[in-house]
Amino acid sequence: PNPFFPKMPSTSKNPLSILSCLVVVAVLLLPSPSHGRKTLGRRIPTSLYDGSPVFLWPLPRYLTNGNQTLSVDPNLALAVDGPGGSSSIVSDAFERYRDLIFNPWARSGSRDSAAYDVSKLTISVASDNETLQLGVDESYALYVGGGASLSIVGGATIEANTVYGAIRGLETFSQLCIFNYDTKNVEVYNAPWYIQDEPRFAFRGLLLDTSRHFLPVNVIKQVIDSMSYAKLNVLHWHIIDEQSFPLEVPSYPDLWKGSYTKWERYTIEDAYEVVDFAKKRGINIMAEIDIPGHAESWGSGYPDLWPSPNCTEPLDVTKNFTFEVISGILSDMRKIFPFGLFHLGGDEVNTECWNSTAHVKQWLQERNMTTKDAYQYFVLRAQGLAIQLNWIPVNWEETFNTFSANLNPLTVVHNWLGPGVCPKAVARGFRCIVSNQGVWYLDHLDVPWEEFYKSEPLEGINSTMQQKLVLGGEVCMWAETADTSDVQQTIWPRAAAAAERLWSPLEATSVGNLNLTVLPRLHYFRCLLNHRGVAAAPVSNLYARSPPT
Ligand code: CP6
Repeated sequence: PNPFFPKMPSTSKNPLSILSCLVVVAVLLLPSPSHGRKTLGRRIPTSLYDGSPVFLWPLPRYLTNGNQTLSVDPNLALAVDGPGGSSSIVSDAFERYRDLIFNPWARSGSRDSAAYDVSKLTISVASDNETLQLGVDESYALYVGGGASLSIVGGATIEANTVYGAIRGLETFSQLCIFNYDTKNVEVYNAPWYIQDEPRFAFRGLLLDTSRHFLPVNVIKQVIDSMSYAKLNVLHWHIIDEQSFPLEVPSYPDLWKGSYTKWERYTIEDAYEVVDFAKKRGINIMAEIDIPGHAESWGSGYPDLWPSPNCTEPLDVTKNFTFEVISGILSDMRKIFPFGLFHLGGDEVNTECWNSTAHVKQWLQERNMTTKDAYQYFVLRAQGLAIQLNWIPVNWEETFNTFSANLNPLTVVHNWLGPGVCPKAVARGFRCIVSNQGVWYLDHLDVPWEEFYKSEPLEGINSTMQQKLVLGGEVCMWAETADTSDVQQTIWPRAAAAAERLWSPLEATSVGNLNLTVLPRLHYFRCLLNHRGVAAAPVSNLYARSPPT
């Protein structure tokens, strides 16, 4: 663990943060115009009959609601149904969400269960297949109603095809449960609720960079927890880069000599633990080795990987040893990371350094290759190793920009340099992930949440077939200037803006005035994160908007 930050501050125990969120809630209760919309026969209201916003983030695909207030039993019971209902993924998630809903607010069970409207949550899961992969069925239906005055007794029901759909439904259910400061009860307003939901994109990612600054496992877990609140589902773990190599690799045990210190590194067990923790929250881990460009730290343990002491990256393209090490790393990582996609990097390769190294230059001349040829040779050979291990390779866009004609057709192109790459990639039949640095780079502190929100992954792609090749998008938390002390407040709330863009229907997120229907909900979601112990930053600095005159 990081000695300076053994534990993230728990804002849920900070009365000041609770106070500030109370102020936020008071602002939210101001009347705002109604913006319920009917589109494609689906109702996606972003505010209710009385003008108050729907406090859900991200917005579900379809919802209807009424005007009753229901009380929720602090001893809420779980009833399960269907082949997948008995999964521990479901019961563990239920326990987590029960804690989130009632702690630290509600008194436990001081009244008889019969005095509450919602005393039972029934979760029905059709399949007992717990395989978590890209495109897993995350759909669910949620009904919250019942109570003494209604014919349906029992309170709430979640129906899903998979345990992962059930988890998403639990998150939505938890967001409907709101603590009432007067009655000291957790209540569901505007019931009965009927919600049908599923994601718009299968890949909804967040990149974490643990090479520029080490993040302890418990902090990675906190980030994973917070991702599940926004229904993000892929953690892109940029484990290694030129600055440090914090991962244990059994087949080449000196590699993690490239870590900052022996306390700032991940054992195999640590990595397994992260994968397992994420799986229980419906989140895949996409690991990355960024080769050949961002790999200087590899040479701390094996200097032969450096072309020369003056040229320490990109990795030496001429040696078989380089590819033996890559093969060893991939084989070891394959046992840990079951996700079908693996990221091979490939960005920012300074091939000039190869040209100025005598033995590399000679190797190139013997083969009549340019440095660009060597870059392609390196990437394709590494792709071959990943594909042999039954991985789909993901590469940063420079690989596509430089030699798309020869790129393996399995490749997923990961955009970052600017807009317009995914339209080109999908036109060539490649799958694509959007991470446009101008709008989805969290380390760019000057990019406001509105830019994150408005960024549309399908922009410039008109053919339905080509649109299907856009797997989704990813916000990137590069860590040159962020560490445990501020990683959560740098990620949130702006990552949530992208999360709604990636989950909710296009019609729901294509609203004209974001201040009317999106901003109040985002304030509320940020407050929810604070209540759950996530140190999310303020949505906006209200004072900055009206400078003193
Ligand atoms: N590290 C790696 C980085 C970046 C990339 N790859 C990066 C580049 C420019 C900006 C932010 C991050 N720090 N390995 C690019 C994909 Cl502005």
